[in-house]
Amino acid sequence: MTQRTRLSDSEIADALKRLPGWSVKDGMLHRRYQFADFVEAWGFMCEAALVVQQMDHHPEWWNVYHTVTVNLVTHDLKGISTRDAELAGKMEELARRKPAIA
Ligand code: H2B
Repeated sequence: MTQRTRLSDSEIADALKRLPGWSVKDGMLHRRYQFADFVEAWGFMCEAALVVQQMDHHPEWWNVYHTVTVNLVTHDLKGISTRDAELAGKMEELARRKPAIA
């Protein structure tokens, strides 16, 4: 697990090159996933929740039917950190394994 270090704007821009579909919104890493249906969306959140707890790093996320919206920020550092980029990467790995529609 990476040491929690707050990222500079250029480091965030660099991290986003490796995180397709992610962007910065309201000072947080932001991603909107659309899965095949609710079950796939919920499955993604269940799998991600295990990674989240193992990392002790918790997203701000919500689900509406097949859509999961995720915001990542490090509350303790009041900004985007290495841990947010790491969790985003792990979420991408999980999402890639699921039948997506967008
Ligand atoms: N999650 C996020 N997103 N940011 C944090 O600063 C944070 C967290 N801190 N999960 C962790 C828990 C901290 O409160 C515990 C004590 O390690």
